[in-house]
Amino acid sequence: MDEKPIDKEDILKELEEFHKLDHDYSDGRILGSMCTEAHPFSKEVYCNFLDTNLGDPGLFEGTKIIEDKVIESIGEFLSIKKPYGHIVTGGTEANIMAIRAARNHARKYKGIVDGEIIIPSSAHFSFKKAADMLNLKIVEANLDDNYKTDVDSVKNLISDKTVAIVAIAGTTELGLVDPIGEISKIALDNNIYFHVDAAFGGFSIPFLREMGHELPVFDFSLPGVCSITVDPHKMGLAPIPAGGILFREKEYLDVMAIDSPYLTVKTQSTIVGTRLGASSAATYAIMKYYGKKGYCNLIKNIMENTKFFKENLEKIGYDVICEPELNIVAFNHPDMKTNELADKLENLGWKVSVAKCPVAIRVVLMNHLKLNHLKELLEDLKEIY
Ligand code: 0PR
Repeated sequence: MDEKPIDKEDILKELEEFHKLDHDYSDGRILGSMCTEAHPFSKEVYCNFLDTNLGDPGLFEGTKIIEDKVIESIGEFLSIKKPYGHIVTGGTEANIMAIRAARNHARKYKGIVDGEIIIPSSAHFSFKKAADMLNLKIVEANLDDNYKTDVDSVKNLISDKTVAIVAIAGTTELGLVDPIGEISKIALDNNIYFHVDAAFGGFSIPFLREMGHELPVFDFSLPGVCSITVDPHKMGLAPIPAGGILFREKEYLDVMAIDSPYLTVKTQSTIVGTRLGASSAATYAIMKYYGKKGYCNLIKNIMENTKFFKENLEKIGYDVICEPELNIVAFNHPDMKTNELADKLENLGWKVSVAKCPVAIRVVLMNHLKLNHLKELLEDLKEIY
């Protein structure tokens, strides 16, 4: 640390130099991010709530009401009247909380001590972190020919040690929705906790379904679903960090409760202690500001761009891996190696993301990728072809 205080102007100048090294969403060059620039209004609200701490909600009763209201509003489009949950730092923390609830529940009610979780091989790596921290073994279900969780594979992996089954509504690499209705039934029949990771798809599938898109039901209307991850800082357009975890029953929070004797509340179920109220306030603001109509328009526009991009890729001659269900398009050149294609795009200034299963270039069509950026990308891809 410097010995003497430094002038604000000098500090800002120095910070700005570092910031210049960052990529900007508005350049339209970031192709693989699930986050995007938050709406200016939600950023303004975020700053107003920077000092609030939901780790001690008795001191911030108003902000706690905001968090509860946000969880309730998200619950509304996930078909649940009274959800229990929290706004957390992101999908990783939300998934860890879900798996912790499942583990503790199975320990309490079934006496399972060395549990296993069944996750599809398409699951986000946050489940590996969860298993590592919570001392659980991962058993991986296969995907079918369409890159979705194979239902029979899940069935075959169930054992008397299974504490949770996980399925994905909007996979990280391809944006696909698992057959969640069928898996919900299996979980229910076997009395096993079922978690749906809709970190990416949670803020779009409900609105797409409402507009007539044929996508599977994935929410609490399925009786087997115990919890859902749904991230405002992805398709919800809230500032980072904002993840969401919703539980069907209060019991799932109770089995994680740790005594917090000197706080204004006597127990705490979240992983972190001191935690942002600003995320809840900003999410509340953006959800009110957009309304259902705003989110419908947003995703409608994004899906039109997705269709445009996919069709034009095929016109040039690229192989598209699968019909996009959400706003991700994965593709390959018929002859060129994926990494070679990725390098060529990187050299042209694109920030590329490569999927591993199957190996392919993946473009996440977030709000920052406008039609003109997609046209430029297609021009470059035509040139490379
Ligand atoms: N669940 C799913 C289905 C996800 O896709 C992700 C993240 C998570 C959980 C974890 O969410 P958090 O990262 O909020 O903890 N998916 C992207 C990924 O890891 C997130 C991302 C965002 C990647 C911005 C790149 C990027 O620039 O691939």
